[in-house]
Amino acid sequence: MDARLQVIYGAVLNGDKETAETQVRAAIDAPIPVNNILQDGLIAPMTQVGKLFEAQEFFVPEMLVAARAMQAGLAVLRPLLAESGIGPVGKVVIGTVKGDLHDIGKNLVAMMLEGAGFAVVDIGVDQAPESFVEAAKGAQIVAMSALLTTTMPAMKATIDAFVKAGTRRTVKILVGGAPLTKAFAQEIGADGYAADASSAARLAKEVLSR
Ligand code: B1M
Repeated sequence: MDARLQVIYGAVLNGDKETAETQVRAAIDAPIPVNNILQDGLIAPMTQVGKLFEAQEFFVPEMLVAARAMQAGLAVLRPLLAESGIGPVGKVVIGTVKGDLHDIGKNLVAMMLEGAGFAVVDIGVDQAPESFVEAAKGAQIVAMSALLTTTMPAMKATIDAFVKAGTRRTVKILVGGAPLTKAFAQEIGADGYAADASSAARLAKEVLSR
């Protein structure tokens, strides 16, 4: 890996927000391809954070500062990722389901969707089913994220809320998040499942043409 990306990797892992931010700027100026900065500098250290957490070498505070450093870097990258789009190909409403505060993956998916040409409305974390239904007016796609096994049922509740509101057929509902599977997506009646941010962008384009 490029030495400059290693510095970003280390900054995220150690929760050094300022270094993550300034080094992402320096990497952009270098220039290092934006996707490499994203994958090697920002996503890879978060995977390592997860492993360290599972090994009980990292605890919630370390996870939190690492996540903040990653998000600081992502904020710098965001306009460049979005730049590759050529005008909205559709509108996507994205959010993390009720009870769930994880948003790093959701933010990445939102950026990749922007990069794929979608207009993205991010409604944030801990969103009630009714908030998704309300925000989805005029959108073609709803993307839901869940990172906890305990919040996966909120996805089904959200789909049920669309059915109850009579708008289920007006939107394609996509789901994703580390604990999910394609089988779970089918079971709850979603229109698709994506394992990561880039396949989410591909899937969104695909469901629009269905
Ligand atoms: Co949390 N946490 N966390 N956490 N956290 C996990 C998810 C966990 C697996 C860690 C572990 O135990 N190994 C575990 C869940 C276990 C389970 O449910 N089976 C866990 C836990 C237990 C908790 C708390 C309960 C801890 C506690 O308080 N005791 C608590 C819950 C709070 C809540 O939500 N109510 C909690 C809190 C936190 C922090 C706040 C400290 C922080 C979140 C900060 C933030 O998001 N702003 C945090 C973090 C950082 C993690 C880990 C370490 C990293 C998650 C992450 O950002 N990954 C995570 C461990 C792990 O994942 N190994 C963990 C990087 C990100 C790029 O990947 O989010 O998977 P991911 O997103 C991917 C794909 O999943 C997919 O694309 C993304 C990009 O490629 N994707 C989608 C995601 N959403 C999509 C939507 C789509 C499509 C694809 O729509 C179509």
